[in-house]
Amino acid sequence: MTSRRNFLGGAGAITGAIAAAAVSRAAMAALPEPVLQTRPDTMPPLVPANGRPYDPVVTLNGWTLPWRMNNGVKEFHLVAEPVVREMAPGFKANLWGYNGQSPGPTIEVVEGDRVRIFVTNKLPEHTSVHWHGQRLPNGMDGVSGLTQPPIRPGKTFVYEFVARRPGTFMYHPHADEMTQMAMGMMGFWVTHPKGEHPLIEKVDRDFVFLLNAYDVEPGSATPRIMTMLDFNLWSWNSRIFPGIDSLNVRLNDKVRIRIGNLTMTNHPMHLHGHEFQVTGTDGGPTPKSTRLHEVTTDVAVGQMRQIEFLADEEGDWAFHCHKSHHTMNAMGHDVPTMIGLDHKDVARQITSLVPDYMVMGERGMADMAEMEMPLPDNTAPMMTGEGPFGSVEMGGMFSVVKVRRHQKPGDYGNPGWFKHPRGTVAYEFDGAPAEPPRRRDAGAAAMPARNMPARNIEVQVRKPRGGHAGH
Ligand SMILES: [Cu+2]
Repeated sequence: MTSRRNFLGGAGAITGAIAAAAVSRAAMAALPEPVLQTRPDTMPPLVPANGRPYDPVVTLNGWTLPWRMNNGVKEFHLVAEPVVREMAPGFKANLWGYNGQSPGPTIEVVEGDRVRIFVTNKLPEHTSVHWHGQRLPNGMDGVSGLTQPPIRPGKTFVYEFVARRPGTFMYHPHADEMTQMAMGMMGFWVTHPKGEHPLIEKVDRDFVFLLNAYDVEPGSATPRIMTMLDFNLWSWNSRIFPGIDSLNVRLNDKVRIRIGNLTMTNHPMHLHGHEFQVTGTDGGPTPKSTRLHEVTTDVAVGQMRQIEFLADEEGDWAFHCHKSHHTMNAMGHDVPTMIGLDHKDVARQITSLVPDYMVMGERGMADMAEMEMPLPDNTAPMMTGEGPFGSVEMGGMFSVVKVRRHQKPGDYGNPGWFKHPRGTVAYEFDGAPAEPPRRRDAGAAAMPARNMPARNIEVQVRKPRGGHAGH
C-alpha cells in the first residue's frame, strides 16, 4: 500500500508531487509521498477509498489531503513551505502554507481513527503543528518549547494520536506563531462520526473554510507580519471576493457550513434568505435545545462554528461577514470621509498642479467600484465583482450561496446567475412621484426639547485617526 497510485486514493485532481530534497533517502522510504496542490479551485470531495466510511466535506477554494493506510493507521504527510497563493484572479501573494497552498489541505478522519501525521519543514525557520481543539497526549499538542522541540528547517517530525471525538478542528503552528499565521500557515480538520450519532445529522452538502486576514501593501505581494488589527485583506481560505467560489447547492438540500476563525478579530457570519442553526461549536455537536434559528452568528477568534440550514429558497443568496470593512479589499483604510463635501474649488486648484487628480468619495464610495481606477500591479480592487445587475461593490469576506432546482446531487459546479421568475425583481417606479404627507407639528410638540442650542449649528463628526483599533 505504499505505491503512489494507492496513496492517491480517489483524488482525481491532485497535480504532481515534490521532491523533498532536504529529507534523507532513508527517511523518505518510510514516509508517505507528499501530495501537492497548486490550483486554487474548489476540489470535489475526496471520497474515502479505504478506512471507515464517511460523507466527505468540500473545502472552499481548497482540497482534502489524501492518506495511506499503514497497518490500520491513517498516515498523512504535511510539508510546511513557502507558496504563491492566487488570492483573486490577477492578484497573487507570497505566503507560507502546506503542500503548495495556503491554507493547507483539509484533513478528514473518522472518530476512533489512529492518525499519524508526518510534518516536513521546508520553511527558512523552525515550526511545529498544533492540532487545535483535539483531545490528544500532551506531547502531541505541538507547542514548540513546551511539549516538543521545534521542527528545524529540513527536518521531519511525526505526530500520532487517536481522533477521539467527532467535530470541527483546525491546525496551525505554535512556533513563531505571529509570523507564521500572518503568512498563512493553517488548515482545517474534520473528524466525522463513527456510524450514526444522535446529534449529527446527515447532510447533502458539507462545506468548510477558514477565516484569515492579511496586510499586503497595494502593489506588493508579501504580507506585513507585525500588523495586529489593521489588515487590508479579509479572506476565506486565503481568497478574497470575487476570488471566492460560490457555494452551489440543490433546492431542498440540507446544507452544513463549517467555519474556523484564525484572524485576530471576530466575524459575524450572515446568510441571506434562510435561517440556520448552529449545530456544532468547538466542543462538537450542540445539544438540540440550544439550537436557535439565526441569520447571523459570530465566530470569535480561535473558534470553530458549524451552521446548518435547509436550502429551500431558490436564488443567489449573499453570504458574508457583517462587519462592512471586512467586505472590502485593500485601499479601504486612511481614506478620509468626503461624503457631502463640495471640493470643486480644491479640485480645480489641485488639477492645475496634478493634471490627473480625481476626487474620490464625494457621493459615497460606490463610484470607486464602477470606475476603472488605475491601480498598482498586483493589487486587488477595493470592492468589485460583476453581478448580473452591475457591480456587486464587495470584496473580502463575501460569497454567494446558489440554490438551484436543477443542480444535480453531488454537482458542485457553478450554475451561473439565477434566472428570476417574471415579476420577482425589484424595479424602478416610473409613475409620478407623490409628495409624502409629513406631519410638521410632531417632534418638539410631541416631546418638548430642553437645553438645546438657541440657533442651528452644524455638527462635524470626525473619526479618530490611527487606524481601526477595535474592528
Ligand atoms: Cu469580519
